[in-house]
Amino acid sequence: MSRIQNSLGVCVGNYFFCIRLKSLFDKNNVMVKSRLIFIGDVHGCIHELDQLLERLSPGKSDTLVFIGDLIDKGPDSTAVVKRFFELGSICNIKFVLGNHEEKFLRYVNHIETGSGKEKEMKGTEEFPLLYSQLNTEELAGMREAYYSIHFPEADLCAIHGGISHQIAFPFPFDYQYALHNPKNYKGLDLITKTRFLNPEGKFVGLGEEKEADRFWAETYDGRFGKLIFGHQPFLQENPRIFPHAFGIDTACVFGGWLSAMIVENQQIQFLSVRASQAYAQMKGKGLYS
Ligand SMILES: [Mn+2]
Repeated sequence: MSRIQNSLGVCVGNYFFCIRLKSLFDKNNVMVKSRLIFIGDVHGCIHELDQLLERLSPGKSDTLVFIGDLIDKGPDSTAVVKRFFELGSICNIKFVLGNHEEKFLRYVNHIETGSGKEKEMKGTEEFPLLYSQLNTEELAGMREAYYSIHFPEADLCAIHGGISHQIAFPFPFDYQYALHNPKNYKGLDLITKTRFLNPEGKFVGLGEEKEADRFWAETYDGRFGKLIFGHQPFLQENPRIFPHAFGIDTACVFGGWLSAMIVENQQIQFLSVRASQAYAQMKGKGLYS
């Protein structure tokens, strides 16, 4: 951590954790006038989301990017999804497909095609209520989520989970749930759920990790530029900084913090609000907690 802090120059304010990242912008000498704001995994924590939004006070020149997993585990997933779409009237909004949204949309697709397969899915306890409370426009809006969103001006790409070091499709790029079928882009769907990679750099399923396997961001060499991701909760006040990646899920639903990463005028800032309680129990041992 200290090596990274020294090379980037970190200053700590009351609420802001500021990092000067000249390398993000020096190449093209681009000045960003509006804010690019990334928000970590909300998981139904509407109270903390509203607190964070109040502090951020987004305006029409800002772009707000949710990193995925708006839903499940927390107190009110419906309110979070509705809040996301409401934000579209005051700023630019985008959201990255989380593994929980992918599962929810799969569930909805089964219902709407009449396949009946939704009954065989596990971990769908919250879906009937959510499905009944979202309207057609909101469901259609969820299908516009991205597997990855590239922000070339910031040399930054947003994904939910992680990426293996060997992929069979062009990257970084904007891949969208409604447009890019993983059948045509082998491994695209793994972006939403990748955590560990084996020594060959290939995806390792949850619970199948071996000692030699590594969390993907630890060994990621920056070949696709800087990446920003959620999915892996880090129980700490500010996002986890890796050499070429930022982990912004600071475990809000587990009683941690809800974090935003703000890119503005050659600077990156972090802003976090503390969860008012733990709404769910973290399974197993947290990676870095
Ligand atoms: Mn996730």
